[in-house]
Amino acid sequence: MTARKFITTPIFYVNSVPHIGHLYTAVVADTLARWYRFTGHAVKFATGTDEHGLKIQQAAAKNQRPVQAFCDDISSKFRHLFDRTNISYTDYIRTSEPKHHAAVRAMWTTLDARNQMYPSAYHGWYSVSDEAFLTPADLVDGPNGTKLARDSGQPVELMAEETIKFRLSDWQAPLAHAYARGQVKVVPGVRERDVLAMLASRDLMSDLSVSRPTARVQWGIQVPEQPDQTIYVWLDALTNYLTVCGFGDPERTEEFARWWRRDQIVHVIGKDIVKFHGVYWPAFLMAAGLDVPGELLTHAHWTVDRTKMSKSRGNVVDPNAVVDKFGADAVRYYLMLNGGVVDDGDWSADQVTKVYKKELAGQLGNLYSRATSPALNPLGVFPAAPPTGAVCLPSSSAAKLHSLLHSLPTAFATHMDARDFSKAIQLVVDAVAEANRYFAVEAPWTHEPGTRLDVVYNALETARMAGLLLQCVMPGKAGELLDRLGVESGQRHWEACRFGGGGIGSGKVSGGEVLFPKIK
Ligand code: ME8
Repeated sequence: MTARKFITTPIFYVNSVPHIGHLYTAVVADTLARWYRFTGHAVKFATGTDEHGLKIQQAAAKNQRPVQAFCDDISSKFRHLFDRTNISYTDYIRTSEPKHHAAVRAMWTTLDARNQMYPSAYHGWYSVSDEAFLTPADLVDGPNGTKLARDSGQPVELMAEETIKFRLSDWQAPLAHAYARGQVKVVPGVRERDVLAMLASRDLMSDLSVSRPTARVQWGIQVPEQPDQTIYVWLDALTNYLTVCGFGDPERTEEFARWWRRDQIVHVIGKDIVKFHGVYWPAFLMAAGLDVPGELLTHAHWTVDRTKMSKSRGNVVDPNAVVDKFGADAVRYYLMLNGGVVDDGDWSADQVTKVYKKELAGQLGNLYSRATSPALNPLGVFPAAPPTGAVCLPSSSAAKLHSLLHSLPTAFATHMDARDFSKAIQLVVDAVAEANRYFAVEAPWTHEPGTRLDVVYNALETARMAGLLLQCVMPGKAGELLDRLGVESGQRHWEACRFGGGGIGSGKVSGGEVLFPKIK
């Protein structure tokens, strides 16, 4: 039976256009999705947009646009960005779609039938920007006697309204148990400790309002048989993960059972929404009698000059502009190498330029050009592996490179499993740098053309393995590299990623064009 993985990104709010942080999340999730495909898994990969709630309703009004048209516009901008950066999603979900409405209503009805909700007034704080109900402990003092949400710094308002509450407090102990048994894992461990602290907070674990009066929030999904209440946007949004698997659709029950399984689910999210995914979401799921997600991969944020990106500071990095300049692959590579799961990454266009010149053009591009140079490889073939000791005894630099390449795939996989993407990529960079050093030491150009095919072979083999492993990070350039090395599409999988697996003697390689041209 084929192993499966279900990978998701958060669904992004359509109140404004995407920035580099949104692209980062999508690239992390896409790298994982491609990695799992590479290693033989069937993958479902969902992304999309979160379109309901007061935040969106107000943003559309501010822009003087009908809400649906406003959502259509911004949602298509996210989709366009993800398409041009090769995000290989299988599902693009929008919460304004009828199938999602049906899934949310089914979720509500399930929770209701299981006696998980009751009518109750809410008196307290709300942050429209975070779409979150907040306790006094979540607030800090703002200017002129106002209050702000501690985590996001966003304004809050005091509310008193009739709502329907979810029995969150009942799930405190079962949730703590699920974490203790490792049924839900938050990566990295520091953020799991944050979740455990949240679970221990009586305030945070008190019953949660899961509806808002329709009189206040019209743009949303109404509570079944109670149209004066609108379903809380986070319950609505989180349910998107079920919608894409077929929840609530009587014709897709088998599909749902196939995909919605604890050990298959990886939710990739930013550190800002850990409470919603680590506390509320598994509580809703347990209450509905459904599997909890096995892994929450929570990453840190991108800053600019070590400051938070914000419209008011005018320092928001436009992902389309950087993709125009550097190309999608270089941007993906930079994000994955320098972005952090644990620590924030600091965006710098100068750094992207440096990484492009030094690592991509200077190392990988250089190795490719050398190995395919007509002067050294006049027939333009991927030569067969030289029988050890027959033509040329391997030098100590060849032995060092061979040992690196033998251990590379397993070491790479270990870092990918630990979600340490930067370390995984660094291993490939190191192997390529070693191959370039080896090439310089052996100086094949000082020999008759075509006589040091062993050096050509080792260089091509390094480039082939680098290309195979980097497919998940920069699918465009890695694919181009493999095309030029004559690696057939059926040979671009994990089993083929072994040192000595390349070169069947007749495979044609093509040199000539540089792989990473100068940035304009
Ligand atoms: O929270 N660096 O949507 P959102 C890295 N709709 N990633 C960042 C980032 C930064 N500076 N800023 C944002 C929502 N992100 C809800 C989610 S899911 C059921 C509903 C990324 O548009 C990061 O992944 O505010 C963060 O969690 C997400 O964008 C928030 O996107």
